[in-house]
Amino acid sequence: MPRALVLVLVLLCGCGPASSPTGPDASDPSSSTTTSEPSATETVTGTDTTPSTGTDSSTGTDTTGTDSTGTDTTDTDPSTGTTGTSTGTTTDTTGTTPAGLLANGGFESGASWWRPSGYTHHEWATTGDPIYESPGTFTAFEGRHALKLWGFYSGSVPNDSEHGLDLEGITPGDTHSVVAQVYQHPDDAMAGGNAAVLFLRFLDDSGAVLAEVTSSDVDGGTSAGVWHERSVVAEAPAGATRGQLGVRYHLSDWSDTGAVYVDDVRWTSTGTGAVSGERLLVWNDEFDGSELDETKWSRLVLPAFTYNSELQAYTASTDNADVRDGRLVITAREEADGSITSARLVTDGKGDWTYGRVEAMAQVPTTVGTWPAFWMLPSDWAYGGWPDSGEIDIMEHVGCDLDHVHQTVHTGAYNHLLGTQQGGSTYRNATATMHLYAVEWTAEELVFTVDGENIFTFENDGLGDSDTWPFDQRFHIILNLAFGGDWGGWCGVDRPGLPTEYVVDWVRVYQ
Ligand SMILES: [Ca+2]
Ligand SMILES: [Ca+2]
Repeated sequence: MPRALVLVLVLLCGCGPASSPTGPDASDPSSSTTTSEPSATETVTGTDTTPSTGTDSSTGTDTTGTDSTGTDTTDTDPSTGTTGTSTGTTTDTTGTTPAGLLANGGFESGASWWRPSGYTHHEWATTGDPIYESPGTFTAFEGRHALKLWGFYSGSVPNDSEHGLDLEGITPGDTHSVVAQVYQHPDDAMAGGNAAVLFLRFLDDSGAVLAEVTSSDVDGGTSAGVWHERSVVAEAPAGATRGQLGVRYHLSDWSDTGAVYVDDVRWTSTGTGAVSGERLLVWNDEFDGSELDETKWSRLVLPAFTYNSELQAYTASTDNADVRDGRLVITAREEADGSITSARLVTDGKGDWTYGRVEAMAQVPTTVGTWPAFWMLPSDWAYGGWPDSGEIDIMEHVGCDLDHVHQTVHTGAYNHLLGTQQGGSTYRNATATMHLYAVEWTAEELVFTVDGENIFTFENDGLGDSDTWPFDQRFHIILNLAFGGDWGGWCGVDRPGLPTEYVVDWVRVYQ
């Protein structure tokens, strides 16, 4: 059946009180436990153990770039490019893909693509959500979210509609590529003539289309239940100043059914160009290596009780911070002599930014006494010591108050010493699975989100006073796990609950 206006609202409820956290740490958050590897967010890491069969017959990537007439002779997936130099390729996914130049290519921050005026809908699909009219559930390629496209009753058939993004500042001669993961659920696969393709096109100043290339189809003949990779590559032709990329959904007939899911869309360019309204990835650590990348992070070594009466000493040991299975694992542990050790990693001097979107996918521990945090401090302390130069707490959690995550701002005028800190909080299953914690930082405001939902906004009052807005300077990122202390230990500490882990899948900065 066609999708009859079935707009399922998948945005998570704002179940938590938007109150300020009590007693957050002036200059140091931190934390503790966890019993096992999180499982919910990296659903396809490593190798694809259930490759599709039958429909993706091409192998590798066609890089010849010369088939401009729609006939690709180098493999069995014909390119359908209409003009210009282009190739369309199809490969099965074999693992995780790196972040591209799109700020929200994995749709973790919502379905931000433009909607068509045609006859399909899109929505934000979330891992664990039910599939339309079936008992099945959806699992994103990476992270928790993907974009879902489907047709619905309206207008006429057949028709095509497009969902995508606008590119600006294109220079002729540059090569652009778009790679995306696409999926059909076995309980709601496309049937009949319904199909979807990835597209990339170039336009001139007047809006005339100069060139377009599309990938091979995703349709009823494409195996369901498996993520497939689709890609397009094209060179911007003479006269091109802008472009568009996205997915085109073809609704064949009202009797045709199904939906397509899109995730992990990557756009790369050899030259100029930017996505209109989107930020570009300027720094990231996916923690995909075998050890911590010390060109990006420094391990701070600090004795116990340095901040907030916290019990842990921060060490440079891999026992306390290590990279494994694609994740950063910070471990708080009790040593043989009874001391507590943990780790505090900073980008200070290696990654410092003014404005941008800063986000991390992380899972916090359950052990009482733990205090994990993902936060930012000023790199230059231009307005004086804490709190006068500001603090941006993107995520804090304490084991005394499970699954209650906090996002907070401290300044000279607003800080916890005065009881005037500004913040918000929300309840998530933060100890059970990964969530996306982010701040969108501009000259006008700091917008804090969890899983793309706005939790708290702190606005620049425009008075030009650093007491209330010190956030016009460089800040760096801190990841740490404290144990005990004024906030982490307010209900006691569970030493037998150690060791315990704070796990971070990635940290990304967009500007
Ligand atoms: Ca995703
Ligand atoms: Ca990772």
